[in-house]
Amino acid sequence: MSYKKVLTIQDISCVGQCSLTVALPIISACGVETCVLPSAVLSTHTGGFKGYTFRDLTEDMPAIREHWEKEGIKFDTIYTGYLGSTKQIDYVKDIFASGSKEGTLKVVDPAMADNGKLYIGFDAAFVDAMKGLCAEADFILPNLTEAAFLTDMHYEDGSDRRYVDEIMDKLIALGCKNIILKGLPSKNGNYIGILMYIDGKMDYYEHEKLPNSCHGTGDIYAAAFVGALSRGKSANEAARIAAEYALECIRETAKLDNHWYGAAFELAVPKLIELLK
Ligand code: PXL
Repeated sequence: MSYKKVLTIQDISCVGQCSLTVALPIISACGVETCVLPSAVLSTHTGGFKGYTFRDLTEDMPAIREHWEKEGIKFDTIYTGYLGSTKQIDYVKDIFASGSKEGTLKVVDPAMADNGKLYIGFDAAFVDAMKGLCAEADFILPNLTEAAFLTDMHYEDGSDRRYVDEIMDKLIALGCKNIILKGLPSKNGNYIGILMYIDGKMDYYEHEKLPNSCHGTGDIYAAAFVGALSRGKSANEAARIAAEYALECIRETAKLDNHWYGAAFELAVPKLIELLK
């Protein structure tokens, strides 16, 4: 049986059910060794809490990378999420180079924006640097807002297929090899679509739109995608599995009272295991 080793680089939001506190358990639950490199440590995520702490770990990265290189440590997949600074993107590229072996997959979730806006703390210089990281990736998993920033397009809700196709073309022109573009509402508003560009072919997947949404579902999606891919699913299958799992997480969260800051992904882990069978 193959046993894969993933490195994931993103922040630790101590409270908030996002980034590493989501990626580590989800990828591990898929039966995949999960190594971590925290990009920053925050007391909470930045989406709704006030007065959070933020420790930037950018300058720890080169020494960690050098140690791994001396130890000959390589990964089957390197997956990046929320990064702590623009400079960090160069260090991540160094880790892509020295932590890879033949066949290593680089998955970039350009976690920097949603609902038409950049998250607090990100600026145009970060977006520019992120374009370069996406060009080096085997897979990118942007939501529509992130895709609009990466392609210098205005933001629309995504129900116009011509707008979405133009964004997709521009992402391809940026050099992104495989693209999973999430969060595309259908014209009637009842469905949410995912447009995929995988191995040069377009594919489209649609699921029901739930009445509620949760913070951190992009991180859940990316972690489940990496987990499923590492368990030998094709990219198209992994993209669907990740969507079905994220939906189940939102359904479970809707049953809870006042759980506003994240999704109860733990309650849906049995569904993820089922989807992987
Ligand atoms: O879920 C993306 C994310 C990750 N990490 C931090 C965030 C956010 C989104 O707001 O604030 C710290």
